Amino acid sequence: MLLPLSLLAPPLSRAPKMLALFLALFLSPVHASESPAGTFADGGNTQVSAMMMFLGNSRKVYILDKAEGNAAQINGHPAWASVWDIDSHQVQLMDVSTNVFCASGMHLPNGSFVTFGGNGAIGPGGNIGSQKNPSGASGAWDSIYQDFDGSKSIRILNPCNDSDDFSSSACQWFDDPTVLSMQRQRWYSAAEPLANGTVVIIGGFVNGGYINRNYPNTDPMYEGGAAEPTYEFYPSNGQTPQIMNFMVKTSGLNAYAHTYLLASGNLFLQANYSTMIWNPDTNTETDLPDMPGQVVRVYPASGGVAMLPLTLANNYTQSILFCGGSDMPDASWGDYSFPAINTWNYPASRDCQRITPEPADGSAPAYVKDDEMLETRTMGQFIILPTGKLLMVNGGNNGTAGYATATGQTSSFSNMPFDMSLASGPVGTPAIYDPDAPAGSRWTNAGLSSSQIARLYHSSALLLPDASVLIAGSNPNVDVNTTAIFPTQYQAEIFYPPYFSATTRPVPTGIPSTISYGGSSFDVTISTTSYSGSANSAAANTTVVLLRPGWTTHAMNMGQRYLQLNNTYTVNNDSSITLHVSQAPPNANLFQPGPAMVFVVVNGVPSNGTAVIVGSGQIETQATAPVAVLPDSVSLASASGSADGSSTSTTGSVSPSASSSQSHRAAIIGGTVGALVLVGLVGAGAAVWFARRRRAMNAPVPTRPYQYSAAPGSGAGAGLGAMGALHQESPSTSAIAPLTMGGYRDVPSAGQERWGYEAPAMQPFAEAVSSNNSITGLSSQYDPYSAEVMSTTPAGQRRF
Ligand SMILES: [Cu+2]
Repeated sequence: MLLPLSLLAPPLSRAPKMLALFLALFLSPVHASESPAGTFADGGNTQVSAMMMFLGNSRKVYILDKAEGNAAQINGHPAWASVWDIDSHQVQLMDVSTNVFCASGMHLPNGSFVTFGGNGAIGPGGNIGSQKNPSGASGAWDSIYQDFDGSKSIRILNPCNDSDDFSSSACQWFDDPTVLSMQRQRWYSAAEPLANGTVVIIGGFVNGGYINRNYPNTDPMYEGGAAEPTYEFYPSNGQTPQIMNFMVKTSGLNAYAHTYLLASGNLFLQANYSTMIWNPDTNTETDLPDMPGQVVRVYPASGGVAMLPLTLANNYTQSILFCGGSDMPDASWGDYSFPAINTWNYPASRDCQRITPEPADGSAPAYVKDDEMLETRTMGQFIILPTGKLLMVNGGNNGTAGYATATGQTSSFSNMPFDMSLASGPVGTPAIYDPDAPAGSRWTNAGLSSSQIARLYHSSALLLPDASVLIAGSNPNVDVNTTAIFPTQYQAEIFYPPYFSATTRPVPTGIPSTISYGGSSFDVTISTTSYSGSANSAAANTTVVLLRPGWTTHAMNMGQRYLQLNNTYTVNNDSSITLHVSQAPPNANLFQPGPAMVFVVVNGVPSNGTAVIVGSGQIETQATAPVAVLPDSVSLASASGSADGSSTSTTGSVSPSASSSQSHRAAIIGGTVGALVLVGLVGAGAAVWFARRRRAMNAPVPTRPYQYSAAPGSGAGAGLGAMGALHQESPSTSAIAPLTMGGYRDVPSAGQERWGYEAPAMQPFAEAVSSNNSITGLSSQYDPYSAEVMSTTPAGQRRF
């Protein structure tokens, strides 16, 4: 689908119905594509809104929501967790005790997953729970939703499979703050694993709010008790949490800081528009350059961020890519209550920047401007594909993450044009970024369909083992709201990247269940039916990659990482190909221990992922060994694959079979001609419309239900769509009202309850998880299920 419908839709609303009918008729044949490549498919109903997800194993995706009034009930209260079956797309509800609202999360070395923190107990409408904590400012428990305070929680799940008894405690979430908890309350903390599998947990709000500061910002360290500037470890090292100065420096816009473990063992951190390298052993900071243009990438600007694939070609150089977010001026961000401006009128950034924090040549790290995105995006999310390209999905053209019932410019909720959403203009069309393409040609959305489901605040996306992408969630509302312009979303989708045009996928055999850091190589065989064309060419054009999809929430995939394994090959007499594959490099900083998938990519077409555990399966210094020398590659000119058709090309790109390629091309040509005709028809109207929009300070028009105008990709042309035009202008800030509602409030003033739950009081850090809290907070027992098993099976208690 190639029409830039974003150009057409606004005038269409006033255009004759005949035009719409013509459009629908015209477009319909192109929908009848045989290949799912580039399209979205229904992913079933998640029953809880998928604020957070992770791939538990090759069969199950675990989903978490905040405690809210979902219709789905478990044990007499609304559910806020489920597990989604990859094959059936059905979910089973799960019970979680505490409010997991905006937690962070990470894998553990044995394949378990852990989440950190959350919010106080809440009840209907997001209001404070019926049983309050001693300060009275946050909930310990709620009698209706039956959620406990999750602000210190450490929840652990050991993924189960179909052969397991999901009703057994071993398959359930372990969530008991009286046994296991953090030392501090953390909402929106960062989490990053170190080389030994220990997770460092950084910063966060104490309880809640739009951004993590008062305004004016006179107490950037503690914000009167509402900000948590410290870090701690899981499992705990027994030390009292120390202050990280970077959290003070970036005060306000420092939640869900972007963190990446570097080859040196230090961490890269980015928040607000600051950047630094942090030594977790000594708590010393080394400043890196500021983000050019002061574009904010952390929540609630929520740019897309990823560590680019670590490949042999780039010698495992770690580079971080930032795209989108917001360059709103500092004062516009407001405070804990709400933003100072009507964010939905403010175009998000389309800027991309790369940085290599530890250049191999010893040069000074610097941000380098990368190709701009095809559209402005907040809450866009990078999914690293097995091919080494990055898919960007979800988000909106304007505004920010978060939700509120008012802003500094809109004092009444009834005047909020998108209900509680602080973003507008959902972007339905994905885009693909090729980090290896020449500058100026890295982005494309050619041939990609557009989703009709808004994926804004609290949406998520995750790579699945078949190399498709699960997309779910979105709920910019304080509680379940199915009638808002951007409603609570339960419908999941699956996006099929372009390589799904291949009719045959490689089927590798011999992938081991564990990967070590250095040591002996292993052999993987690709059968002759797994590829087509020259065997020598296919073998030379094959990569073996470790890929960790990560723990996704808020347009991030915490822990997401891609590392190519070195390999040589032997082309055999029977035209099968044996790959001689190295283990991971002997440096666990490059790819931390824990669960991952191995994909074999032949001629640009990935196999299904095979689940592996990287490392020992335990939290410990990972053993390393010298890298065994690989045998030389052996070619055989007469060998060729017997996969049907040209399912895999020899150029590294995916092309459909000859016959379907013909038909696709015909459809594309027809589509382009049709588009030109239609643009001509409505062009004059569009020009008038754009002019009016500029005068209206770029105000998007709310519609209920939200009407989608986005069309499937048309390459760079899509960047000339409505939002591309909007972005050409910097919104005037002269019209912004002065900040009169700043200041952190313990009790909202009458009629101005900005958040469904009350803002936290300025309580001391000792605020208890619950009234029976007697915890010193030491999370010494890091996995209540696996302590015994892990000592006998290096791979831990993994169930696949
Ligand atoms: Cu959130």
